[in-house]
Amino acid sequence: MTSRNHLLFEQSQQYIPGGVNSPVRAFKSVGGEPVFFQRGEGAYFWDADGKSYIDYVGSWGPLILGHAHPEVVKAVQNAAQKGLTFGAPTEAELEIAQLICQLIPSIEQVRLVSSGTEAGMSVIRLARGFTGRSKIIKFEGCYHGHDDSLLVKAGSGALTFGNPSSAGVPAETAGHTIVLDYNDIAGIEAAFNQWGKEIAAVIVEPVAGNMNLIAPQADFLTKLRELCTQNGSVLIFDEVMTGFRVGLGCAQGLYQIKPDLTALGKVIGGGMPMAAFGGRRDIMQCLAPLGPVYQAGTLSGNPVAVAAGLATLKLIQAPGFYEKLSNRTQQLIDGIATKAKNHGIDFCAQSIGGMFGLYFSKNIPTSFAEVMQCDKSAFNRFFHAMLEEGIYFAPSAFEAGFVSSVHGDNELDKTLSAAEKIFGNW
Ligand code: KE4
Repeated sequence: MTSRNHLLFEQSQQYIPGGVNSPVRAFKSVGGEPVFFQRGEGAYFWDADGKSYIDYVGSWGPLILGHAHPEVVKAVQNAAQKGLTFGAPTEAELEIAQLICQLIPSIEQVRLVSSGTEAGMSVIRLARGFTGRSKIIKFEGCYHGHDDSLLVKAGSGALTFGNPSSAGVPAETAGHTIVLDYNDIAGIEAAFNQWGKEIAAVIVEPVAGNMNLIAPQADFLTKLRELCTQNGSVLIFDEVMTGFRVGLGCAQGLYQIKPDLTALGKVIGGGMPMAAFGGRRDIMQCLAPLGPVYQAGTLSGNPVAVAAGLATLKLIQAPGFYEKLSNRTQQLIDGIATKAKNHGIDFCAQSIGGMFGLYFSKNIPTSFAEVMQCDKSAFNRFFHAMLEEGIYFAPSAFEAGFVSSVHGDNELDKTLSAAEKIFGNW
């Protein structure tokens, strides 16, 4: 019998490009057809054919409390019954703004938007407006949403300006973006030596999660902070993924680095479309309606999304929340790595808070180039074998994975049993 997943994919491709509303969902990197999901609860979700999976993607990070957490769903229901949107300020927006500023000391003022891309594009425009400069620095393998200025890959030479990484991005736009290597301190120093006072901003994922998980090496973030301060450039931490994922203080709290601006998303929306950006008051005051940098959104601060975010941000403040989440995540990756090692498979893994990276490689990669050396086909084989066992990892060797507070011993045991079976038949 033809699976409903297959039928839905066939039909969806008629009406939606690639059958998906975001490319990474299409399974292009791992092969095969995407799974269509119909329901989620806790650490599990069920596909269109009723098969259950343990979810280690969590919608790419937002679901730190798992699917359909009762208190989050209740908050959404209560808010929705009072109206879905007003296009005018609400008390809930004040409440979540106060909470974000309280939890992240570098954020003196914050503005809510509807996606991480909006947050990323807004902080770039704001940094350019504040400094009056055009050049920005980003890092190969880091993703900050699909704004034209950020869909840029490294230029031909190490210190040339970027080239578009997507059709439709004018070369003139990409040309303002310098793309460097993550963790390459010499490269950053050279770029600032050449363009220091022309650089509006450096935008970085303080823990990279879009080229699999790459941790910042010693002094990488410190050097960025130092050079931005010296040159009057704005240091932007893109914490859309790491925000409230790696700790209650986010990555900036974990590494004790104070950025000038921060982009947030995913967890702060609790699974609903909400993101934010914020930081130094003197920079944020450049935003309309106060200042000359325009930024707007019909559904910015949407009360239903804010309700989900507030419920989530309250629950993650529970004592021991991150210690438990980090321990569970570490147990997961240590268990999988041990199973692989026992069968002589080149595999390693690392975790930071509630996010992790799995690598079919002898060593943990520390750069984009090293990630590209990992065995992608081995990952794809692992991905599909786990999928068969009812365990859903990110459908790409170049994505981080996520654990929620409701992944318990049962889920760990099931996952490690599946790993033993898969590696035993490798
Ligand atoms: P969104 O526009 O997708 O809400 O956020 C963009 C974004 C910005 N910054 C970081 C660090 C991000 O990780 C993201 C989005 N992450 C991807 C997954 N790697 C979202 C999944 C997708 O594109 O469908």
